[in-house]
Amino acid sequence: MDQNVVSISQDIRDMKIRGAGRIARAGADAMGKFAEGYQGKDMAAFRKDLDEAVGVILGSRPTAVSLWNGVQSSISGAKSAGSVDEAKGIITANSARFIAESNEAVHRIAQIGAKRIEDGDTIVTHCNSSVAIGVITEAHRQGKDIKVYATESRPWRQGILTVNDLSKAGVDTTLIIDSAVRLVMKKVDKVFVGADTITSHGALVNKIGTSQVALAAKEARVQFYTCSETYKFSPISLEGDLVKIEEREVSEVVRPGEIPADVKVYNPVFDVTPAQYIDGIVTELGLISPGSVYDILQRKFGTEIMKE
Ligand code: RUB
Repeated sequence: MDQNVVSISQDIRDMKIRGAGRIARAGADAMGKFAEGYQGKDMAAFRKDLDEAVGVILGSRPTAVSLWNGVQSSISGAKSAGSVDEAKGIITANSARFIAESNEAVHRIAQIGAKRIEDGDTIVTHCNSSVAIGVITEAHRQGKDIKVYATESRPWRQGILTVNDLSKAGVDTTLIIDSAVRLVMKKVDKVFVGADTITSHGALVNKIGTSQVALAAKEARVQFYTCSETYKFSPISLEGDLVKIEEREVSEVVRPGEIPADVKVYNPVFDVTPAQYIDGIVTELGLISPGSVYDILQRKFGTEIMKE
């Protein structure tokens, strides 16, 4: 097995590479490196080895469809190539294109989303979304006077990354524990979070606790936005497939011996926010409603990607 594929997959599993956009780009990069390093000339063997490499990468984290889209976009058309060299060329070009377009999408979303932030706004963000942070820091860069409450995001505490990012950009930032969200919501104007996956019926799958933030926002009549590149829209959800919610190790929640052995620990790391809690999805194609996800999936992916 290609060593780049193995080590990128391990880094995703160990959360050294995390966040839906970053893991998508890492998946695409792994496919590019697999193609660059492939030595054989037999197309049948290449297809088999490619399938194995894809399986290893996709097995590293199950929830974010971005990883699947990053990998599938990178290998699109390669299996029907006339030769291994042609297939390798297709994959390296696809992979580079996906990574460039993904970075460009983050930039576009920052420009679009920043317009929804007004001078004097107080914002809540949850976990660590590079795309949501891009929107917030762009609004700050434009000179808007904003304040941000960032949740700690147990158990991995990705909120620590967020407050570091925001503070570095000069944003007035306050860290709160996850359960303080409802209390602070009274002082908040808007919520901006990222997305791991958005389904064809507009539900948002994101870091555990996102749906509680959305619930508190709805109750307080606070606008709730998710910032999502359209490759986080799930083509397989069109066929009714459920998004697999990743469960991680007990050791992330409790230390050994801290609780009685007969107590079970349940550690789901993502949850689902239904469309009716979402005021808008900021995408690189524009600000859309959750009800428009189906149309974009049809327009962007058609049925092609599902046949790969
Ligand atoms: C991260 C998380 C982020 C999305 C979007 O979860 O839920 O909100 O992945 O991130 P984890 P981005 O830390 O478990 O990967 O906007 O950077 O793509």
